[in-house]
Amino acid sequence: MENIEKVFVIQPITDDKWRSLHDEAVALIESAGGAYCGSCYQNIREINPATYIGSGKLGEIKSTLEGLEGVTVLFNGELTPSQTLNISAALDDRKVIDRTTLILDIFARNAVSSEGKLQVELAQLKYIYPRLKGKGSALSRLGGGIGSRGPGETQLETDRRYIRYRIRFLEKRLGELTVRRDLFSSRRSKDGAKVISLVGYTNTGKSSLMNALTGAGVLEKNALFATLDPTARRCVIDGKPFILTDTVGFIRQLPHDLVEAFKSTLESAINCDLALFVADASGDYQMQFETTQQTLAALGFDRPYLKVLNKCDLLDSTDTLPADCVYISVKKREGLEELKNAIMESLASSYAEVTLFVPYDRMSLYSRVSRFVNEKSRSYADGGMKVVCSVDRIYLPHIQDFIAEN
Ligand SMILES: Nc1nc2c(ncn2[C@@H]2O[C@H](COP(=O)(O)OP(=O)(O)O)[C@@H](O)[C@H]2O)c(=O)[nH]1
Ligand SMILES: [Mg+2]
Repeated sequence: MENIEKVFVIQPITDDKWRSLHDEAVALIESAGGAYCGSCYQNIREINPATYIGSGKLGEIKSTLEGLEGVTVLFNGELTPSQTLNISAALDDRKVIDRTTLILDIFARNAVSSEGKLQVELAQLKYIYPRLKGKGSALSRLGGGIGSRGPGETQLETDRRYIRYRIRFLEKRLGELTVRRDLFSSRRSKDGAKVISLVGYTNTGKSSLMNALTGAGVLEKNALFATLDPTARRCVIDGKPFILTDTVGFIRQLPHDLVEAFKSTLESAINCDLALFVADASGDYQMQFETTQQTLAALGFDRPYLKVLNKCDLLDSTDTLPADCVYISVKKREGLEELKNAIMESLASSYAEVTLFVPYDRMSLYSRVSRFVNEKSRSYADGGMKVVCSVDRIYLPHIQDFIAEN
C-alpha cells in the first residue's frame, strides 16, 4: 500500500480572501492524493525576503511539527527557490512545497492525452529549472511524492542540463502537434457505459459528489480505465453503467503560466456524454458557472450539461437560487435522487432511437460509420440489413442515408 503523504499548511494572511484560499488548498491536497493534517496562519504586513514569513512563526511551526515524521509543509502561496530552501532549513530540512508545485502535481496526475502530458511536463520543468540551482537544491529535497511526480507516473528529471534539452524538445513537439480532438474515439467504453464528467471550481464538492454517486471506497477502479485516467470510476444509475470522471477543478489565482497546462487537464471533461457543472450554492456560483462555461466553450466543448448547486445545506432557503439548476447537498445526502433523474432525462433526450436499413451493397460504407451508433439488434431481410440502434443526436448526420425509421 502506498503511504499517504501528510501535509501541513502555512497560510499567509495577505487579504480577506485567505480563508477560502486556505479551504481550497485543503481540497487541493486531497486531489494530489495527500492527507491534510493541520495549519498555521500568519498575518503578512511585510514579506521577509529570506523566508517570506517571520522567523518567530517558523520557530513556532518547527515546535508544532516536532517529532512528526514525514510531514510535508505546503506554503499556500508562491515562494522563490531560496525562500523554499530557507524555510526547509528552518524546519529541520523538512520537505517544503509551494502552491504552484502542488497545483502542477495535480495537473500531472490528471493529464490524460499525450498532448496534455507534454504541456504539463513543460510547465513543471520550467517551474523547477530555476529551483535546481546551487547546493541543496529545492527539488532534491522533495525526496519523492507531491511535487516530484511528472505526468503518467514518471519521476521528474533533476539534471539541469537534461531539463534544458527536454524543455526545448517539448516546446518543439508541442509546436508541431496539430491538435486532433477525436472526441468520439476517446469517449464510450467497451460495454457502452456513458461518461459523465464533473467540472467546476475546486472545493465545490465534486469529489464528494463522485464518492456519493459511486459509493465511496467500495468501488474498484476499472483497471484498464484507471491507467488512462486516475480520476475515473464506474457507477450504476438506474440500472445502467456509467463512468464518472472527476476533474482538477478551476483554481483561483491560477498562475498565468499554468493556464495552458490547466486546460489540457480538462480534456477528459470534454470527452463526455454529459457534464455536471458543479458550483457552491453558498458562494459566487454565477461567476463559477460563467468561468466554467466560457473556458470549456473555448476548448470546443459541445456536450449537454446540467448545472448543479451543491452545499445547499449552508443556505436558509433555496428560493433565490436560479431555476435552471439541480439543488443538492452531498453532505446531507439531499437532492441526489433528483440529480440522478435529471441525468437520466438529459441523456435520454440527447440520444435518438432509430432503425437503419443498410442495403447489402452498401455494407462497407456502413462499416465506416457504424462506430457512431450503439447497435441493439440486427436482422437480415431481402436486399439489406435492418439495424435497431441508439445514436447520439450530434452524430445523426453521419448515418443520415441509412435511416429508415426515426
Ligand atoms: N456544507 C457542505 N460541505 C460540503 C458539501 N459537499 C462537500 N462539502 C465539503 O466541501 C469541501 C470540498 O469538497 P471536495 O469534494 O473535495 O470538493 P472538490 O474540490 O470540488 O472536489 C470538503 O470539505 C467537503 O466536505 C455539502 O453538500 N455541504
Ligand atoms: Mg476534488
